[in-house]
Amino acid sequence: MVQFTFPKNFLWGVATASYQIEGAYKEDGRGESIWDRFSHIPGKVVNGDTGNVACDHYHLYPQDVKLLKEIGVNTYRFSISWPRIFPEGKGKPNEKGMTFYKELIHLLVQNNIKPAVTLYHWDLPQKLQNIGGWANRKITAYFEQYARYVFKELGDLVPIWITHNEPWVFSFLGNWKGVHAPGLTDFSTALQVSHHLLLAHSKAVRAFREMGLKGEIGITMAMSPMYPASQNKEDIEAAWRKDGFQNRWFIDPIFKGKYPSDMLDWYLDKVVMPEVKESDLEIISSPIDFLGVNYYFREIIKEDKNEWPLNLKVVTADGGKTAMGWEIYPEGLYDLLTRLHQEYNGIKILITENGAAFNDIINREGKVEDDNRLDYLYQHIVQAYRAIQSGVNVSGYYVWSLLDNFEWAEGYNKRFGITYVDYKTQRRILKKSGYWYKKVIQNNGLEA
Ligand code: IFM
Repeated sequence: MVQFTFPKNFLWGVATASYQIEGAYKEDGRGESIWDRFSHIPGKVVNGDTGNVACDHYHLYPQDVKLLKEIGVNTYRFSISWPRIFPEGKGKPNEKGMTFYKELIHLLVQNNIKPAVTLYHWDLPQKLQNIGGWANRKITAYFEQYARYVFKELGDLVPIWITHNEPWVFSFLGNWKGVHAPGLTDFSTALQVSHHLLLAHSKAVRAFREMGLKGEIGITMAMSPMYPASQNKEDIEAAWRKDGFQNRWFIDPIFKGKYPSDMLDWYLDKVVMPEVKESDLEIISSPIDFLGVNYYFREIIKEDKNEWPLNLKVVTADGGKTAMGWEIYPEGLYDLLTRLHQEYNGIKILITENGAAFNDIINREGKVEDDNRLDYLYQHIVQAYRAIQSGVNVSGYYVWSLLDNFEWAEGYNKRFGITYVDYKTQRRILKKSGYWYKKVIQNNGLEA
């Protein structure tokens, strides 16, 4: 019996990203990306893994589209590798790179699967990093050129566009914590990067409107609701600060045309403030069609004066955890969605990622019985349903991920797929969660 029926035309999808699945890192004229450079440095990625081959999706995409068809999704989110299209980051495009995406998209369209294309999922051309990467304002113009070219070539075929994936993760894990490419460790650089990412986003949005394309365009944020560790004033303020640092810093400029004033005040005497030109915020607040939300876990926050520059720490929660050590907290998705709805004027939301890594094994019958992942997905989809019932405009849900893939600094060690990938043979095995998700899609909802 179907207990929770979703709205008609609800988008059910799965998501991936170029560097995580494509491989073929030197083929057909593709240029070097910052993740090629970073992952080839010993010690940066678990087991020394790289995306050189990954899931070999560059060659196996027809088989992967068949898999999408088998699962029954009506949409597929993937990203374009900027250095495959512009090996130098700018200048002359590489037609062979574009041909790959055209063929993939044609196949999706033939199979009635709506492509949802992310322009930037972290694989910046290394040539652009050599001139300062996202800390250099010029990159915003190069991103616009890249976006315009992609819109020109693919605009008619793609109904859903996402400018950036998770700008907070890219800015701060890559430029402050140094655990992601480009591996820098400077907070002020990360802040400047975040501003340029937002500016580049809006330049692409403006180009999209100017070119009169029919589809919709938005941006995807990684968002965790922040809860104070206690009802002490200090912890409540610290939780709000973490929210400002991670969530509001990125969505307020887009929806409210300003950076959160509490964060501007907080940073003022601690870091070098980003250079923001006069009209930047007006440009950044150009209207978008939807907000992409990636939800994995909540965070519990406590004040900690020893932690520079935010004076806070994340407290380990007691609940169950995934293989990433992330707490399983489905209610956080409901809290997040209802809050975004209230605070940001009922914006249309796509859940562009949700999923979990577990230590999957293939059993004697050759199957992967991932009940833990199935349960994780079930519980989160129920919360999405609850949010819709409360009036939140959620129009789609994408499982992360179609395939096990290169999980950044964790390499191939962490498996997020609803399809198991045997990296030695590149054989794909749909997991129990994948078969279950197929039924969810068929029923447009969940069985009791
Ligand atoms: O694998 C990543 C993805 O690239 C971005 N969002 C989170 C996923 C799991 O860590």
